[in-house]
Amino acid sequence: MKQTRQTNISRRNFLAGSATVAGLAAAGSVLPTITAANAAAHEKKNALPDFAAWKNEQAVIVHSRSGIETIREAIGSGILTPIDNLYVRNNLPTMTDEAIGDKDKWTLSIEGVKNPKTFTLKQLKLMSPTTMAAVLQCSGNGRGFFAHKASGSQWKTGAAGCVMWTGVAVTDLVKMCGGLASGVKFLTGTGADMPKDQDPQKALLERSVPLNVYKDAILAWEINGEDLPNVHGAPLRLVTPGYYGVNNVKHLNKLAFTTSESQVRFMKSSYRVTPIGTKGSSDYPTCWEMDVKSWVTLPVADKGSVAAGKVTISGVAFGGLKEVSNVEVSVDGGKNWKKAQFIGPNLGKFAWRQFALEADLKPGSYNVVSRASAGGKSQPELRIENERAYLHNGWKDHGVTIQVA
Ligand SMILES: Nc1nc2c(c(=O)[nH]1)N[C@H]1C(S)=C(S)[C@@H](COP(=O)(O)O)O[C@H]1N2
Ligand SMILES: [Mo]
Repeated sequence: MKQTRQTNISRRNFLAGSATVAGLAAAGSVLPTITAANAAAHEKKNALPDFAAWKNEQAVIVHSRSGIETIREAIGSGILTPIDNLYVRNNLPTMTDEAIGDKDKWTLSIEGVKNPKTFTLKQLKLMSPTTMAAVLQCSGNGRGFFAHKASGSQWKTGAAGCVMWTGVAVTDLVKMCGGLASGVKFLTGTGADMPKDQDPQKALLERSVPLNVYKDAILAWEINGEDLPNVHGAPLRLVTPGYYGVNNVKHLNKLAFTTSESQVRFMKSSYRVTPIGTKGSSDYPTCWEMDVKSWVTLPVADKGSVAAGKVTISGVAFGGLKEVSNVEVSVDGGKNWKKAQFIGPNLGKFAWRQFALEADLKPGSYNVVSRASAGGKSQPELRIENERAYLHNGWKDHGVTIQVA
């Protein structure tokens, strides 16, 4: 039997009990740069919540039970983010094993098609599977850089990861259901995580995205080659590649092609990009397509000084719905830029690319920033101010200041 994330707690305890560099290196999946001392330098006042107890506590910052962030350098030195390090964002409590029940018997209903059907997970798993790498990023990633103290987790760079999803293509399901019903304009996913006796308008996690998203969307039961852990949406999750995290509905039990957007709070008033001081409503844009973005992951600012000479600056860049075409790096806060090299594999336009630049640095202080382009658009210098601090892709705030000695 494959090890589940529940039984992984023992592995976490092993790590905690041997928090030496040698011990961590022996564990294999832990980045050598993350030592206990390094992790202690981060604000880590909160313990991991029970449902995420198996996460690598040295790789994350626990903002709250509903927000766990990956520290900058733990996002993966390989292209994929290890799920032990992957961020967590819960609007609603993670479903328990008990609430999920027998995973094979989990049902997904499909509506807004010629022949609406209900599939069990067991039936979905008998269909031809598909695997896709995609960036998962919370709409509020970068909120911690805004000055107006927006409510929500104060994420810096780590409410994002690049992971490999495996499941079934939504287009295959639509075919099995006789095609789309006429007049549909949106793809609407519903989660099963609403606590009992609540008002669906307030507590149902339902999101609508433009119809065309269905062509790339998959329903996933595996992440990085393992069964989806409960906290990441077991046993089935909608993946809307190129679209912000919230549209990737966890614990999915209904997929509907609809003529209008869902009217629940999470669609209608939350996740709206509004001027500071203004409440969300359907008059404002929602968090849908991700914009081009990048940030430096190494070297990091709070790990002491870097030795003068050749210094490798590396990071990640992605283009939302467009393949990232170019990344430039500046070591003087954006006065002069140099083209970085892409390194590592290209896992398709929905994944991120890793980039690196070797800089020759004399002793001193350097503000290191990166700026990516995709589909003819480059990252702007500054954030666009908004009440809930969404969609930050400005390059300036995402930089690091390093000391070279
Ligand atoms: N059913 C359900 N789906 C959900 C959420 C949720 O609370 N319930 N949170 C959303 C948000 S805001 C984000 S950013 C991502 C986070 O996914 P992760 O916790 O697997 O990293 O899931 C999205 N899908
Ligand atoms: Mo999110």
